[in-house]
Amino acid sequence: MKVQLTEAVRHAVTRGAPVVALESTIIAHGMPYPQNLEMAREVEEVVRGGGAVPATIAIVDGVLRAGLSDAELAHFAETGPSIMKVSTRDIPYVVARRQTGATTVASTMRIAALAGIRVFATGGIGGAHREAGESFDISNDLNEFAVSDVAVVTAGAKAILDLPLTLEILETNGVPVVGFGTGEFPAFYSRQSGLAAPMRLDTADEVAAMMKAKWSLGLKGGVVVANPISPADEIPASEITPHINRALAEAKEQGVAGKQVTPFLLKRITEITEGRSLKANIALVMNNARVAAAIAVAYARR
Ligand code: PSU
Ligand code: MN
Repeated sequence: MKVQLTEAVRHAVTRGAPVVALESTIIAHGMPYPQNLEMAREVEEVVRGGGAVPATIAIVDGVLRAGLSDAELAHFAETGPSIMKVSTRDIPYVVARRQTGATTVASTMRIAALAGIRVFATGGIGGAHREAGESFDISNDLNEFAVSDVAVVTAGAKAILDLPLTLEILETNGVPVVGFGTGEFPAFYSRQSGLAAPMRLDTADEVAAMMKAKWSLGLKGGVVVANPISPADEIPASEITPHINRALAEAKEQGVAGKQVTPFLLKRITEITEGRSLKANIALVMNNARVAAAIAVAYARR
């Protein structure tokens, strides 16, 4: 087996019971300690509450893992950004050197697919950064959706990105992007982006039916399930936009580049909003985990 599963995850995967993958970059790089540890524990509870087995994915001492112990979750949360952020390109490097790494959406999708897990809950997927036409900074997440057969529940994509370009690239890659209960593509902290979602489905069972249809036809790759943050938790676009723009300007000024960009922006927006964006981020992760568990349950039934 290429991926080491915990007993609970192995048992569920072998029986075709519902499993939901979770990523570890969001723990080590996406949120500060101790909120990251609380989030990591709570999201697993939400998945269990929805009737699925949680499988937090990471690389530990060179081993691809699906399912972490509580001590391991705490290790990723406490160590934070000094743990390597591992995207798909980094997997062989970290494995060969027997290192430990936190997996992004892209590498989590790849490892989930290798482990036979078809549903994954995250906060927000990566995308094309603004000015990507010049910088070519387009998240590997968008390529991975063309390759790995996993449905990813995400609160759309962050407004730190170029959302129209992100949707164009997903289209080019042949990736279905579904608004879950909405005709609009959500913008992470905000429910609205002003952009239409290319497709709309209203129930977990409809999403499961589409996953079955896609993969049984041999249509490779993932599905973006864009699930808007709840109205009670959202930060309206008019309010968050100036903060996002300030963080983007600072990143440019300081010459932040490559894989540092996304963690830098998340951290600065949390500081600028005095924790409000972090609260919204945690709330939308839980909201995504609930939907992902429902999709995993519906998929397992089919
Ligand atoms: N969105 C979040 N929190 C995160 C990330 C995205 O709300 O921590 C992480 C995910 O792991 C995603 C990665 O895959 O950022 C994208 O990084 P990049 O833009 O460098 O590809
Ligand atoms: Mn990038």
